[in-house]
Order: sequence, then C-alpha cells, then structure tokens
Amino acid sequence: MARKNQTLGEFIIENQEDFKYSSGELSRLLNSIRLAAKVVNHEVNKAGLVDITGAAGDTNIQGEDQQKLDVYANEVFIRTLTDRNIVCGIASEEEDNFIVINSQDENHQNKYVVLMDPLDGSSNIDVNVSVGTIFSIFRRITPVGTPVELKDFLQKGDKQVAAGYVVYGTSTMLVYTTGKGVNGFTLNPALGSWYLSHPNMTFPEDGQIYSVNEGNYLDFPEGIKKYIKYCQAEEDNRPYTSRYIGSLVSDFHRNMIKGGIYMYPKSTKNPEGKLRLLYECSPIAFIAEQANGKSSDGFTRTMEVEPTELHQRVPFICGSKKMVEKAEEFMRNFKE
Ligand code: AHM
Ligand code: MG
Repeated sequence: MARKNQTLGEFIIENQEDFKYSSGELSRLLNSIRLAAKVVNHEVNKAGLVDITGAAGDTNIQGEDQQKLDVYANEVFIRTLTDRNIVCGIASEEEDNFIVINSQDENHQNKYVVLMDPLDGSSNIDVNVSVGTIFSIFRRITPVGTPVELKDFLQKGDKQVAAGYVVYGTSTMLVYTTGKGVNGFTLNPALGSWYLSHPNMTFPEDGQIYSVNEGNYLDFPEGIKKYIKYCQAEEDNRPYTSRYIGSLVSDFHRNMIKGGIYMYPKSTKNPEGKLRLLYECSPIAFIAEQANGKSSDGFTRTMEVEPTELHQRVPFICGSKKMVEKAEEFMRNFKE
C-alpha cells in the first residue's frame, strides 16, 4: 500500500510481489534507474554553471544536433545498467542501434530490455526549462541464454512491464508504473532520497488545457485543426488554456495533474509525427492509461500500434480521457 513520504527504495521492495514474474530483477532495474537519474539530475542542475551545454558536434540518427548533456545522460544510464549487469539489452534515442549486454559469466541470462530517451526536450536546457528522461521496460521474447535481437525491442506498448519518466523541473520527480497505477516520487537533493509525494496519480477525466505546437497549425490534419478551433471556441467551459513547453515530459506531467491534452500530430514537415513510438510515446501512453487517461494516434490506441523499427515516429494525442475522445471524434469526422 502506497504511503506518502515512503522512500522509493522502501516502495520498490514492498511492491516487488506485484510483479508477475517476481525475481527481484525488475526491482534491481528500477533501483539502477533511480540511481542514474540522480546522477543526471546533479549534472542538469549545474547546466548554467559550467560549460557543458550546447551542441556536442555530433548528429544523431534523426539528423538532430546532440547537446552535450544528451550524450552525458545517455552514457550515465547505459553505464549504470551495464555495470550492474541487470538488463540484456538497451535501446536509446541517442544510439543508432540497440546494444546487446552480456558479461562473460552471465551468458545472456537477464530477462529485461530497456528503451529510453535519456534526455528529452534537450533543446530547452540552454534556456533553463525542464527536461526529462523517459524509459520503457519489456521482458525479452527471445530465449534467455541467447543475445537479444531487434524483435525484443519491437514490442507493442501493451507488453510493457514498467515505464516511467524523470522530470528535472523546479523539483526533480520520478514517476513510474508497473501496471498497478502510477506513483510519483520527489527527490530531496540534500539527502539524495526520493520520497513518495504523489501516490496513485490520476488524470482528471476532463480538462481545460491543450498543448500543441500551434506554429505547425497550417500543416495539421483537418481533424486536429477543427479540434483546436473547438478548444478555442467560447462555449460551455471553453476556450481552454493553451500551454506548451515543448518538453514532452513536462507538458504531460502538468496535464496529468491539472487535466489536459497533449498533441503532436503529423504535419507536412513530419509526415509520421515527430515523437518516437518506442521510447517516448509508448511509455507515456502506459502511464497515461494507468492514470485513467487515454492515448492514441488519433485512431488507434498508442499501446496497440505495431512497431516496425527502433526509431519509428508516430502521431501522438494523450491526456484526459474526455479530451482525447473528443479529439479522436474530430479525427474520425474530418478524415482527409
Ligand atoms: P527531442 O527528443 O529531440 O528532445 O524532441 C522531443 C521533443 C518533445 O519533448 C517535445 O514535446 C517536442 O519535441 C517539441 O517539438 P517542437 O519543438 O517541434 O514543438
Ligand atoms: Mg526525445
């Protein structure tokens, strides 16, 4: 039973039995993530003080400039998970291919793969705006004792055993689910401990906030354009408030607490949408559904979208149930 102010460590141990195939491995994995998150948090917090921000000069597979902190966060998470020999494979937004993990004596015995965006929204770092880490955890489908394969990573969101995010904001929080609701832990930086501050997080069923990059409005599908106009109409409890940070984790986190909808639809510039299915949309969708919210590409539940490639993009609509249902209704009614 979740108790406010419980530490994350206590919470993980007390809830270990909830996991379907409990062997302590998933608990150890979550423990590693909380440790890596603390290290990244420490570095993100210093971003204004040291010459660590700015493009590292590299370009990732999506053709985007990498910030130095992206690279750093990527290394920290990979190193933490690899050193402790907890997972059999890792996929990251910052890595072109998935990484096979194996130590000599273990012989591919680990059961879980992790997919992550180590530092999402990193273009916001230079201007002191919140960024986040997103992670998704699956059980491998290839047999234990063999190296992981691509198909271990290309699993539908419905198959996730856990997912979460860290928001490095005015305070740093780790929010995660193992399929039994959503709990949020706030870091006490002085003590280095995470405390359960937001037990059983749930989306208000309806909301008043819409979050979308309206600069792309002219390129949006007709259904989204019409829905945005609906949000702005002076009727019932509308117009809604527009809030867009441009940092998925922060926009989602606010909307989950206050009630709202986040949209990254497809557009001419991004014909498949911009966000990545496996390590951005799927984990956020899992959390949303566990928190009584909803998530889809406008037609299909995000959790049911069949992955075909590691860095696949997908249109994303996520938030309070009634708002997402309304947006889907517009998508159905104004198909192009
Ligand atoms: P990133 O993974 O390169 O950081 O991009 C993902 C981010 C999301 O956090 C955010 O919601 C979105 O991109 C913002 O995109 P845009 O600037 O096009 O509105
Ligand atoms: Mg990202």
